[in-house]
Amino acid sequence: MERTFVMIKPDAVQRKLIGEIVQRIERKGLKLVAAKLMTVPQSLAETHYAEHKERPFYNSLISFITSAPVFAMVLEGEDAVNISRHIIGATNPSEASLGTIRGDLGLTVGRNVVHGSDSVESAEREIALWFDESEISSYTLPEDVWVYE
Ligand code: IDP
Ligand code: MG
Repeated sequence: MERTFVMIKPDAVQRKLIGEIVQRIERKGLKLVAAKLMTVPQSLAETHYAEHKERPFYNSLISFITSAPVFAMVLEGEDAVNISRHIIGATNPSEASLGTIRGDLGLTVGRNVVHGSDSVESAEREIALWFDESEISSYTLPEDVWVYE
């Protein structure tokens, strides 16, 4: 089963959207296998977003992500990386389709509600960065037989 990393960003935590976002993910069929509310240390934020270090928005992105708690999650399911990127929607909420998290709940790219890993390789790197293996649960759900054939 594939795993991905999804993080509810500080804007959405402050707007009390954790429940709404987790509900959308659960209803799709993805399984929550780890979750924690945390204030992100500067070093973690910088490592997580290292690929954007040279971008003009990098400093504001790091100060935003470290400004207030985030809700970090590991999700499991068939094609979890792809599916969660679809549920999340395009990076800029003004271009994200309605029905997606960013399309329904966000307005601007600098406050785009959630992060989701963009590939299986990124997911593995990000999960290892944000979670200790002991924080991730492996379990079965009775309804899995109604989610997978
Ligand atoms: P993603 O989150 O959809 O994978 P990335 O291109 O990886 O998008 O960018 C990481 C994050 O950086 C975005 O989610 C957004 O918060 C921020 N970001 C990206 N592009 C811009 C921009 O042009 N202005 C401000 N912030 C941006
Ligand atoms: Mg990205």
